[in-house]
Amino acid sequence: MSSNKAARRARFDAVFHSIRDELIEHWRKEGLPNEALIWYQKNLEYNVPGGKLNRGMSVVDTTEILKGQPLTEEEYVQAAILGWCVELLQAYFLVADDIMDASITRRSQPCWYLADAPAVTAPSAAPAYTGASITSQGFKHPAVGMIAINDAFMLSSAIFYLLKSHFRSLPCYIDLVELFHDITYKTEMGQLVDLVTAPEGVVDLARFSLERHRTIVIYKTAYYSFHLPVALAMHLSNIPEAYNVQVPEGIKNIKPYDIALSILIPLGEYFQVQDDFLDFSETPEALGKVGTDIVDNKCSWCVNTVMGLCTPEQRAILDRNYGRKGDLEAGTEGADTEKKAHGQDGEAGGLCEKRVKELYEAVGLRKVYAEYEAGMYKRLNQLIDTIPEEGIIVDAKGQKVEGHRGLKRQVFRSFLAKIYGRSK
Ligand code: GPP
Ligand code: MG
Ligand code: MG
Ligand code: MG
Repeated sequence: MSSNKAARRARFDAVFHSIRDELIEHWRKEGLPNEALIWYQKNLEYNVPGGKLNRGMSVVDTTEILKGQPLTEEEYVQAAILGWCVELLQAYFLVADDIMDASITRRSQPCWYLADAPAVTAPSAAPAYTGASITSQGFKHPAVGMIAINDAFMLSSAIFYLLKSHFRSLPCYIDLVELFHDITYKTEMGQLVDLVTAPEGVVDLARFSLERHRTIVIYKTAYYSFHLPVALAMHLSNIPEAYNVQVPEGIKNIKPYDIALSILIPLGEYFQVQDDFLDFSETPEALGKVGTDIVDNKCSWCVNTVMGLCTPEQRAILDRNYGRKGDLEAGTEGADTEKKAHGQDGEAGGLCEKRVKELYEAVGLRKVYAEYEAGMYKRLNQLIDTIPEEGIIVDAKGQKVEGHRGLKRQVFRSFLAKIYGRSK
């Protein structure tokens, strides 16, 4: 990490520490028991700050780009708090998603529901834990277990607490609140489509298509990862819903939020295709998580693309091996379900996954992905180039309007630069 990047991150991290303390302090003042405060603090520390922070820091970067000069300390802190609200939303989604996907690791540590339960009392006084006991994953006991569901809710509720405590007096307050509500709802719908497209125990690749994949990724990823940070920064910067710009052809009325959306959705789609490809291509060490898409029967870009490229024989291999769990779980699903889920000659667990990965290699998926990535980079740059250039906001008579901020191409260029060619 360059020293500049490290300094930006350290400044952003400092704001996390202050909001964590604010959240805990609120409950301490309400007289809540220490065990709950310790637990909530661990939940925040374990799940919120450990990622790449691209989404959160984008709120700051975008606010700065829109202003065109360094932010004041107050402006910085406001943008950074909104950034951490995006990270809280992401933490809420990931804690829940890992339970639903039966994932094991996240950000190079056990998923929260599998993590050691926080020590909420002194060891000598600790009562016997009666909650979850995770025996099959090799982690220490006791684990957080299904308290993680409530922990996820609390990560989400913290967003609205912080919005109220820091933004209630601003004109954009209701826009910020509505954005978080609308985008959460969209993401939950995306998660639902993701899950019902690949119901547990029913492997049916005929349900999949690149069209279905597109719907899933736009809703489950693009809105919250790309549209949300930029729209938050735009509202915080008081960008109006519509304004006029001077273009060579004359005066054009533009709707900046619609334009932003029209670029950020394909950008988010590209980002999730990368996530799907890396799930297959990268090692757990490089990625910080174990890819589960193949065993989880996910409607991933990889399987959809390979389905379009493979021969009937290869398709049969895919049908037999895709979506097979690591353990046969005999006796838990019943013989019929098990037979249906695991096929006649499908090989259980790691071998099935290995077969699928070999097939991906055989059809040249890596090359197809490289072509997709290059094509997408070109298409996104072309889209960005269509934004009327910044800074020339005019009234209906073409007179320059001072003190108004408009959209800038650099917002999108900076996003694209952050993700293009990523390997984690
Ligand atoms: C992650 O997709 C999905 C989300 C972050 C949305 C979750 C939404 C909820 C309402 C819980 P993924 O499963 O492909 O991600 P990963 O590979 O990181 O597990
Ligand atoms: Mg998922
Ligand atoms: Mg997942
Ligand atoms: Mg994934």
